Amino acid sequence: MSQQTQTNTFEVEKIRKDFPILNRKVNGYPLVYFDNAATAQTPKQVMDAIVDYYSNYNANIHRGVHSLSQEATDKYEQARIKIQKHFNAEKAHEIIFTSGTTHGINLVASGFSSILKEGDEILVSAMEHHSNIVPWQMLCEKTGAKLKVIPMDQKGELVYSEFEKLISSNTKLVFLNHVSNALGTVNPIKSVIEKAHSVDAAVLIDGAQAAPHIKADVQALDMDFYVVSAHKMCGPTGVGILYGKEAWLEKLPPYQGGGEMIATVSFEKTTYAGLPHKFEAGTPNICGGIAFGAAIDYMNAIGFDEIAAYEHELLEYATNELKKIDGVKIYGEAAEKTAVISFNIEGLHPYDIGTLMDKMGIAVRTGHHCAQPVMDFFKIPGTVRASFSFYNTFHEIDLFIDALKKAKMMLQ
Ligand code: C6P
Repeated sequence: MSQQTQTNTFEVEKIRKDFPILNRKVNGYPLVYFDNAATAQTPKQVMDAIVDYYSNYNANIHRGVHSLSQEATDKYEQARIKIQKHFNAEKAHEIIFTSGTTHGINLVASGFSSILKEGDEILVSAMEHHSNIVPWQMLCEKTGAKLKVIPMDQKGELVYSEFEKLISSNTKLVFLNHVSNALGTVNPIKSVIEKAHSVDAAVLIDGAQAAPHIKADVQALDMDFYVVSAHKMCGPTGVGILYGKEAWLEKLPPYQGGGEMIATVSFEKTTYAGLPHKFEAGTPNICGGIAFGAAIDYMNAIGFDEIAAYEHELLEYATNELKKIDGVKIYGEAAEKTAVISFNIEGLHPYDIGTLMDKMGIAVRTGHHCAQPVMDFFKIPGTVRASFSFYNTFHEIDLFIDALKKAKMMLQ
């Protein structure tokens, strides 16, 4: 197979040197890591930030007068400011550190249980991750609010005209992913937010799959809530952020009680700390927050426009090569997509394909991708999902296509 030559000047070989894991072998083959939508790999620069923290200033934050505690506090708060600037939040205290996207969504859902009442309506899209479905179902059970689903079409695009029909003065909340993890669809969040605001509904955008590829501007988009996980952006697991507009964060009650989130405590009455601490009970993932800041620095130094352009070339090349294989069906052919391809081969189970691909060093995800309603829509048990990052290459796509052809031959 002839290898495509990239048309832009993206320095992928230089970038790959930052990722030691990309040099390892799996089952005797060079690793081809195409499971970036599940979690991205970590560059040395982020690992260095982690080692620096534990080697030089590991301490609890916001608590001690000693130097280590102050250094750790400064670095943690600097990370918050980096993240604020990255997403263009107006205020640093609108950035709440969480353990990840799931935590951020649950925090908001839990807060709305004291605001919603019976008869209120919540809209979600048909292409959500379970994290952006289950917390709202739990919220509906508690409050008597009703969950309604915005449908998608066969291409995996949101049916906007149906959204316009569903939204009404009863709609209090709209939840939508910026990018679908199962299909790669980039959703029209700007129009959705504008429409939702016209009926005074709040909008939570799940940015888990968008943040590694698209630099979202929360003020320009007029977001109410945006949630992301660091581990999908070259940062560590167990940390993420919730962006919330100050007015909304002031309105929502605390999520968890404990240290750090209080102003005063007595057995008679406790008063809560201001933002962001009101939502950050207990000792946080201090090192994780700092490393998340380092990951944001790393990705910005490469440039999000450059990353998007390069990944788009990878997506187009892989899509075209995949379509040349007999029996391949791609799920998710939206006009605007990130570098995610979900597919099946006629007559073969995705799990069997994934298992054989692993034997040849290729990491892809198989299954329902925590998006069972998407699989139900297409009437399939699951898909094989290849998801690319800016450190992947055209050569790796060639290896992936060759391995897929071999797997197909072995299974048929
Ligand atoms: N999707 C995937 O392989 P956490 O686990 O909290 O970091 O992220 C949850 C989550 C929420 N929303 C979307 C759109 C997501 O893609 C994910 C995580 C991974 O697709 C793991 S299931």
